[in-house]
Amino acid sequence: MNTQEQLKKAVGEKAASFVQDGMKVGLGSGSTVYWLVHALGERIKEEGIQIEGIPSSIQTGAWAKEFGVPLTNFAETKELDITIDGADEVDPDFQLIKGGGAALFREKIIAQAAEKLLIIVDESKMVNYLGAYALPVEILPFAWERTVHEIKKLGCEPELRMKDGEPLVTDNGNFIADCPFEKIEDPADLDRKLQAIAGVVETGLFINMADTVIIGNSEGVTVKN
Ligand code: ABF
Repeated sequence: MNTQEQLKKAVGEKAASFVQDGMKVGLGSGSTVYWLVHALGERIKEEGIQIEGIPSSIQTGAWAKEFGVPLTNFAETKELDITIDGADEVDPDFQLIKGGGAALFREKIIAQAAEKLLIIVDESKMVNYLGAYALPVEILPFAWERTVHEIKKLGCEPELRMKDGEPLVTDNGNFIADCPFEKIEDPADLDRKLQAIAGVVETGLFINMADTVIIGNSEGVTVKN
């Protein structure tokens, strides 16, 4: 395992220690969450804790099955105790860019459903301003060209995310526009403006949602509240 992977494993394990017996847990997406789900599976086996998860992607659901983490759904459960997820950028106010893995819509649903949102990242994701990472925005396939045209007026050159020569289709049947704003001075304002465009389903800006960030670096793991 390389150093980067070891860091992700350490962060995932630390995050798993925040989960208590009986909790309903939102399980995010991405390679750091892989280690979280792995560590939760270990705790279930070794300590016998009983938890139920709701995954934010088909991939995370498959990992939960692989590591023996029981799943539930929003038909059964409306509120979660904690959601743990990765991020692409985190600013000093804990505002986030997410959606690099194209799962932002379901990630926002499990983030909103949870009493606490815990974000797990390596140090490279901590930034002074959001925006160097192109902001993923989930858009309807219908009239996507028009939606992109409107987004462009907010000050970026959006690119439709492609996969194998076709537009990438999310778990919800939508497209992703990657929007390089470079430096987002007011993330809440940009989020409001994007949400006001009819074809926008959801944005990768997670505003005032994260409570705790667990950061991995070469020295170890730091928890920030
Ligand atoms: C998800 O995983 C996304 O919102 C974000 O794009 C990504 C981070 O993944 P990784 O942990 O692989 O860097 O939570």
